Amino acid sequence: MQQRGVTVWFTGLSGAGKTTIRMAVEKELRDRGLAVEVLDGDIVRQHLTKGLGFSKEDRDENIRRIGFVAHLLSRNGVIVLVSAISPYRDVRNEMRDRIGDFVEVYVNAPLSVCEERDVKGLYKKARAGEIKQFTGIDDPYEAPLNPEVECRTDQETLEESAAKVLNFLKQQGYL
Ligand code: GGZ
Repeated sequence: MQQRGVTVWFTGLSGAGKTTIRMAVEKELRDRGLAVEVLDGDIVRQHLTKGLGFSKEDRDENIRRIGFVAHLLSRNGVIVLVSAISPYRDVRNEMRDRIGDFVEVYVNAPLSVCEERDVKGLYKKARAGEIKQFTGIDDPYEAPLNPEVECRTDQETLEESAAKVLNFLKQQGYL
């Protein structure tokens, strides 16, 4: 029987841990020999959505293009792992409606924690005004109201977060 495809959509602030959890989940799925593909905002913005900025309009376009590809893949049996800040609730919900097999994972860490981590030094630049429209600083992040999975990366281990996602996929019959 063909594998059932699904789009797993990781949303959260920069530095919340989207990519880290995505990588752990990806490894587990690949180890099981499943068809997996990854669409990471950071990477996609160098190709598919190159040239887009961070206005609401551009972020929405970024998300819609990512969602379009995710839909093509997941309806053909691929488990698609999307990680993008995707700060706007309306467009995330639009993706949910369009894609159907859709699991929203809210990667949640308080802004203060993300800022403390500041892995890429972007928060510092945003606070200094060197980067404009930075999510959480001078641009909004609308937290999911009913995510299928929530990972509190400031309170749980990476293993716990990844297990939450994998367990949910199993519960829903995707694994
Ligand atoms: C937010 C920004 C910005 C601004 C550059 N706001 O954590 P990162 O560094 O590695 O990933 C972030 C990425 C944001 O791209 P997304 O495609 O995920 O955004 S969205 O879903 O909102 O379209 C961050 C970096 O690019 N970055 N400028 N102003 N993040």
